[in-house]
Amino acid sequence: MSYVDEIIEAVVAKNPSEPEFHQAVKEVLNSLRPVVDANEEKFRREALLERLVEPERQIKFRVPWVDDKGQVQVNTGYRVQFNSAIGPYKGGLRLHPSVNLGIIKFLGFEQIFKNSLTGLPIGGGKGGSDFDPKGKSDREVMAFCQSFMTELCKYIGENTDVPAGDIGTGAREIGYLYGQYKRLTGLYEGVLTGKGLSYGGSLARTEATGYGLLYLTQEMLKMNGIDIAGKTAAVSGSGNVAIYAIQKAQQLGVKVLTCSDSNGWVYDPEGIDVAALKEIKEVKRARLTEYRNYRPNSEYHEGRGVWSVKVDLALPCATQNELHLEDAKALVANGVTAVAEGANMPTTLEATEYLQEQGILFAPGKAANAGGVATSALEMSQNSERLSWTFDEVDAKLQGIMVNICHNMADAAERYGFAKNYVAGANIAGFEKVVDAMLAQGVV
Ligand code: NDP
Ligand code: 2IT
Repeated sequence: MSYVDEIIEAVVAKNPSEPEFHQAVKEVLNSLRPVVDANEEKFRREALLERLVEPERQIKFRVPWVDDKGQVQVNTGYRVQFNSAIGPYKGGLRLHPSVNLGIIKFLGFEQIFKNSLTGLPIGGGKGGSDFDPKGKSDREVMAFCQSFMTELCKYIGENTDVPAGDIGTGAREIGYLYGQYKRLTGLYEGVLTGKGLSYGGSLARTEATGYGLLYLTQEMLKMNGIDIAGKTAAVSGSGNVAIYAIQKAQQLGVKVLTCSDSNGWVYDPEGIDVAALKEIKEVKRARLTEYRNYRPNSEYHEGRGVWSVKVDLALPCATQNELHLEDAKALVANGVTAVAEGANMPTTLEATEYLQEQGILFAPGKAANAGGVATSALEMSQNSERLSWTFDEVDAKLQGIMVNICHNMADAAERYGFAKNYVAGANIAGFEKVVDAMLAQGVV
């Protein structure tokens, strides 16, 4: 059996009931076959793949807090410190009822290669909790965040592990987490990113993931002789990534026809109204059913459906495994040109393979959504030098990083004979730097 197949089998056997982690490992390792085959003897002796799929550390802890009725609630907290070969662990905190160890491990594993692709010195980690911020009062969210940080603060620091936002963790949560870290440790340091601008945050971090997604998509289209201006797009989600993806798409001349939340989706034939979306989601924290109050010509549909709309570009920006094989078939039947992942692993393996077979340009999340963590690393740089850069400076750096990632993934694919297979290209390009650092640092 090949080394890659042995490791995939071992991961499944050793980590039962973690299907998302299996999926992420399979996708990455399958596309690394040519690199692994070329170095098999050395990698086996070094147990390189065994080390790569085993987190350096996994922390799981109790998070008790008191709700507004005086009732004690208990959630589970996680931080998986996956790989620190190229820098301190870096990755978001997800707050969603679906969170379990397997979800955090899949996200942490992806983060290793994504962070490497940014070209910046950040290792891979991820954390979160099965706490659901939806419907909670600000005081309840604060109580949870303070309890969560009371345990987490023992394991993080500006030079060891720097968490950030993800699903359910936005500016409000980062603020409460930061305040508690400072109170417990007495340290005013860049231990979290996505901070508010008044206490060490970076301009353009809020916009970065969505903007970066569009910068990479624009470049990928350009490399293939296609102009992004004048295209139509379907976006899923209506959170941080989706909102700023829609905004940047519109600035680039793309008409975005859809967005969604976990209850339903909106079709707006005139193009999504970003100001309305921001008010509904960022200010009111309400549901998308409200969108029709702002845009009477739009449609609201319960359930799933954004991928049934005829568009040139599909940009999944909600969550994992939200674009299935039948969705991919519908997109292709409707003449889609490109799919670029704003979320982490939103496309199932079968759907990804189908899209690639059909010649659709496909940008994987670890490349396409890397603008968020890249700008987090820029926030870390600003915190270290105790300076703040302007919006335009950060945005220009972000654009440069996304264009570089795009070319690096295309070049790596080409080098190994997979021209235009950007999934393979992104995995290989991300892997090469991490492996080099792991081998140089010996058996650790
Ligand atoms: P938010 O919490 O701001 O928004 C998440 C959006 O996705 C909401 O519209 C939410 O709907 C929807 N959603 C979440 N879970 C589900 C689900 N199980 N089924 C259907 N819809 C769902 O998160 P972000 O925008 O920050 O994150 C979106 C994706 O992007 C995630 O995969 C995240 O890991 C990834 N990402 C985020 C980065 C960042 O900087 N924030 C960076 C890189 C990747 P509802 O409100 O109804 O739950
Ligand atoms: O998935 C991701 O890259 C993020 N949620 C952002 C992580 C970060 O450290 O900014």
